[in-house]
Amino acid sequence: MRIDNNHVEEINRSGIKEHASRFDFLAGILQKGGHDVNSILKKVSDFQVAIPSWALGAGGTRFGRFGYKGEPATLSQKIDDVGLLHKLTQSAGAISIHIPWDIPTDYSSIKELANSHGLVFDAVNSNTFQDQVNATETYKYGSLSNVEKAVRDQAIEHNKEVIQIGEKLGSKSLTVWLADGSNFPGQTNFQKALQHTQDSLISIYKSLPDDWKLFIEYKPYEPNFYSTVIQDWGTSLMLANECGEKAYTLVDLGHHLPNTNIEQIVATLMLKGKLGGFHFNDSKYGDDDLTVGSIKPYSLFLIFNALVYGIENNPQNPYPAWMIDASHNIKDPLEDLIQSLEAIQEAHAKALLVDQNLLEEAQLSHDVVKSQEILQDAFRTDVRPLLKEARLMAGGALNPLHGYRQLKVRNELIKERGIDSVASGL
Ligand code: PSV
Ligand code: MN
Repeated sequence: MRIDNNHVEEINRSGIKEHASRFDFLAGILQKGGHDVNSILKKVSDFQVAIPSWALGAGGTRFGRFGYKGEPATLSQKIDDVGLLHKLTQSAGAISIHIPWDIPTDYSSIKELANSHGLVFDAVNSNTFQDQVNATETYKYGSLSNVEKAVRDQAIEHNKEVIQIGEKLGSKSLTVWLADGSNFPGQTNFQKALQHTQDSLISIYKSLPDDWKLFIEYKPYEPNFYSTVIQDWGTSLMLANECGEKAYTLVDLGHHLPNTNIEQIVATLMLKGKLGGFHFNDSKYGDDDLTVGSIKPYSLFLIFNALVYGIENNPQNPYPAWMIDASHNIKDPLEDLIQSLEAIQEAHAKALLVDQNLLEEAQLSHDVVKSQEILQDAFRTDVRPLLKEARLMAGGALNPLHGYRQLKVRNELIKERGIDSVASGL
C-alpha cells in the first residue's frame, strides 16, 4: 500500500479547522514570548530520523516472539513501510540497514524504490554478534576483541564488506556495536580484549571512505553480564580518538545504567566534537527498547535541551545522525514507530523553546529556581499544534496515528502480504 496526497487530504479534512485555531493560539503566545515561530517550524520539519530495517517487524524476548500480521518480509517491503511512515509523519526520511539481515540483491532498484518514497540510506550496521550460516569462525567468545586472530580477521572483513554495501547505497557511515565481553570473572583479560578491539577498529577505520564516519556504540551489559569491552561512553570516545577524526561515539539511550545523566554525556561529547550518532528508545530498567518518550519524557526533553544547545554552540561537532532503535513486542510496529517519532519531535520542539540567553543569565546569577522554571516552562508547553503545522506544511498528516488507523493501513498490508509474513532481523 502507498499513501498518496489524496489519502492525506482525506484524513486531514475533518481536523483542519480546529487545528488552525489551536495553532494560531499557540503561535500568538510564542510570538509574545519572543519566539520566531517560522524558524521553529523549519527546525522541526528539518529534523529527520532514520528508521532501522529491523524495527519494522515484531521484536521478541529470549522467552518468545509474537509475530505481527502483514510484517515486511523483504527489504523492499521494509522500505515501503518506512515510506508509509514518512508520508504520514514527514519525519522519517531515512532507513538504516543491518547486514547481513538486509543485504540488497538489486542495488539500483532498491535505491530507486527508496528514492520514490523520498528516503535516503543512513548508517549501515555490521553484525558480529551472531554467527552467520557457513561462517568459518564463531563469535561465541567475541569478535573484534577475540583472542583468536582468525576470528578478529573475519569480523574485520565483515565490517569492510558492510562499508562496501553501504557505498553502493549512498550511506555515509558505519555503526559498530559489539556484544563482546565476558560472563564470568577471570574469563577474559580486560586489557588484551580492549587492545584487540582497538587494533581491529583501526583496521576497519583504514577502509573507511574519506567522506564517511565510523560510529562506535557502547553498552554496559547484555548479552554479556559480567563485562562488556566497550562498556561506556568514555571507552567509546577513547577508541574513537585512537581511530581518528572520522570516528565518533554513538549514544543509544538504552545503553546506560539506571539514572545515568545522559544529557551530561551528550554535552561532554559535543563539546569535544565527538557525538556522531544517536539511537532513540526508552527504558525503565535496562536496554528495554521501549517506545521513545513512553517512560521518561522529561529526561528526553533534558537530553534534547543538551542536543539543541550543542547543535547551536558546537560547530566542532558534526550534525548527529538520528535513528530510532526500539523493539515492538506487543504493538503494531508501525504504530509504535509513529508514537516514537511524535515523542522525538515533541521533545525537540520543547527544547527549541528554551530561552538559552535567559537561562545563561539565571545561571550566572546563581538563580537556581529561575533556571529550573525556564526549563520546566518549555517542557510544560503543549507544542503539538506546532508539530501538526510543520507536518501539514510538508504534506503530512495532522495526526499520523489516527490517519494510519483511518486508512486501515495494517489491514491493507495483511491483504498484500498475508498473516504469516515474518520480518528478517532479531
Ligand atoms: C544493541 O543493543 C543495539 O542497540 C545496536 O545498535 C544493534 O545494532 C541494535 O541494538 C540492534 O540489535
Ligand atoms: Mn543501538
